[in-house]
Amino acid sequence: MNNELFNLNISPELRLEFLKSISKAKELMAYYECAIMEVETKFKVLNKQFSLMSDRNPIDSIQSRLKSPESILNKMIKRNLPLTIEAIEENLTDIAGVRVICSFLEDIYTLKKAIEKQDDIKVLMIKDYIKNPKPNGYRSLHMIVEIPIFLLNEKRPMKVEIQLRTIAMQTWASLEHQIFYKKNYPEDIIPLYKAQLLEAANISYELDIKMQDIKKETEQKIISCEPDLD
Ligand code: 0O2
Repeated sequence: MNNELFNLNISPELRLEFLKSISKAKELMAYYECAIMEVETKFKVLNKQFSLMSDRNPIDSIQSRLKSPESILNKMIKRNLPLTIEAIEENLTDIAGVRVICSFLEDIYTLKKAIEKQDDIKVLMIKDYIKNPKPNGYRSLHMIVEIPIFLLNEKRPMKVEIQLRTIAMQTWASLEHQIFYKKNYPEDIIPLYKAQLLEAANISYELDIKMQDIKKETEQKIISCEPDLD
């Protein structure tokens, strides 16, 4: 142990206050983790029910993440908010994030409706970047929801950001994230790559529409879907 660090001259009050806030922050992050589990379970249940009803899964995969402390700090500073646990909980809606990757476009809206109907979930905000894509071509449906977690002696509402998108939207966003999102490039090359990414986003949306159309058309032609029991 580094003695110089260990013997730093801080008052017992300050030391206690510091340890308390670390423990509060850990507790809050654990609650967000619980909220993620609750939301994930809701989608898994819906996926299971859909697969029983229609013999296919509307959800391809689910990815969840807790925002990193560095990212939380940057956002608080950017928004000029006080660096307190209370202010973080009050103002940030995307500390807990659940991304649901859907098979088809229509699955996104079916799942959105199903979540809206659940009486323990409060939908705080919806941003439909599919109907209104971002200028760079980003598409996804975002929902900010409040969901209760049940602790030993209390019920605690927690905010979670849900992102619903197709496999094609996920591919584009994931690659765009690696190439461009929040990165600095020389001003003169930016328009060229922006235009190329927008073109790629539109091609990928055309693929979503095409696959959706093929699905609809083929569904009408199916004679029987009986499983082969031999
Ligand atoms: P990360 O790394 O995914 O956590 P906000 O910045 O959230 O306060 P904003 O811009 O209104 O305010 O939020 P919005 O538009 O709902 O977007 C939030 C999240 O959507 C981002 O989270 C990304 O995950 C995703 N997103 C939004 N725009 C883009 C985009 O142009 N490209 C890609 N690849 N993803 C996007 P974070 O926290 O910014 O990033």
